[in-house]
Amino acid sequence: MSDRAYQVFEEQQKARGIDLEKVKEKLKALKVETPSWGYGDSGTRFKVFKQQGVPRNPFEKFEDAAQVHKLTGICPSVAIHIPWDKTDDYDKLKEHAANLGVSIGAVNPNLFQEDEYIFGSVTNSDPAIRQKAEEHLLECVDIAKTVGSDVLSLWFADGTNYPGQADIRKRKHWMQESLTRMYRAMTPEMRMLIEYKFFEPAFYHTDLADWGMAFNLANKLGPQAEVLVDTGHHAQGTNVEHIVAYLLDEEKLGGFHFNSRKYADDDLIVGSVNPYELFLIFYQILDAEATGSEGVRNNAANIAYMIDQSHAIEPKIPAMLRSVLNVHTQYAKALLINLDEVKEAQDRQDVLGAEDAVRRAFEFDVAPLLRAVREEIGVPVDPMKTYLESGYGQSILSRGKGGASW
Ligand code: PSV
Ligand code: MN
Ligand code: MN
Repeated sequence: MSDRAYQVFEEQQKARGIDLEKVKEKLKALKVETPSWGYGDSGTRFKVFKQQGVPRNPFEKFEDAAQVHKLTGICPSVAIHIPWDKTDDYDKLKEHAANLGVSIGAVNPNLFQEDEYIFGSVTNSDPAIRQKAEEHLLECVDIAKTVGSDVLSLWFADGTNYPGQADIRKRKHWMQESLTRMYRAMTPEMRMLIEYKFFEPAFYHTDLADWGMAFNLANKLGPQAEVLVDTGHHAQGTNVEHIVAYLLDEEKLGGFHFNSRKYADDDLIVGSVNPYELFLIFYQILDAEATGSEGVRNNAANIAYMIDQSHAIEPKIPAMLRSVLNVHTQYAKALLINLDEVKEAQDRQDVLGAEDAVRRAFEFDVAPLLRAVREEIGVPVDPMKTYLESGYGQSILSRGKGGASW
């Protein structure tokens, strides 16, 4: 690497005791899954703006997602949402993905868009609706088997809007019963990731409102069930990295849905307003990898990193690229934390020293490092610039308006 900026960076990091070869290996090994729905039209509850060139079907969504992988080298899989990505030939979709150099990742059941689910899906007091919801969950296990995916990612919109509207405890039991049957249908390789969210669309109570409820349910189901942390699903001020550290220590952290938020579940470009939070999440993961028990280290090594964002006003492919690049940047910065230095300061109970050892890593410019990594893995050193100059965005305009939307 002839880049002068990289040479300076290398000297600087060596002097701090950072093994840059190891850092580069970790940066090359990071895998971030992108969501099929992030390529389609989406919006707020007030309006979905239709954009020109949006994919018209799951096959085209994979074509767009493959661009993101081609340019970054770290997004080899794409999550699907059923029925948004329903097709009568999943083998064909799997083959199409493989031809594009990507694969089908997490399978997300969707139990929140049909009229029958107005009062809940697996928690509905009507047994026929619960049955229908459960059949959909089982259908998704079958789809995962067909496409060769080993992650089932569950989020339930189930909840109520008013006190007294429904029996909260009965709903808790119904949720557990359905998920138990789904769990039993999974192959031993599969993992069930249980996502929580404190409100929306329900405004009074949500059946799986926080990490504790998801964690409790995952524990009851068994070792193949874990918790999924969507960074936008907490009340203001929640310490998300604390939840991450806690779940890791319990060996129950299944994965992430990364996105950025300022107010509620905003689903915006990852790291756009809260890059330090993302950095601190990675700090907890790297610390668990370095100092956790064998089980904790295994958990840290098997986290499913996924993006869950929806683009209402911005062009979708570059927005996804920006998110992936932001994740890579914050991961790179977290890799520069000298964990020994942090530990020494902790042992001295040196509050400012410990905080400084963490924060200092965040303040380095990692652009030269990421350029070096990209050169070594054979992707463009500036993926965004290459995308914007590639003409791909123009080439898809012929798809017209009115593509897939959620
Ligand atoms: C719900 O807000 C959620 O975060 C779930 O992960 C859904 O699958 C996704 O958003 C839909 O956009
Ligand atoms: Mn999510
Ligand atoms: Mn969400």
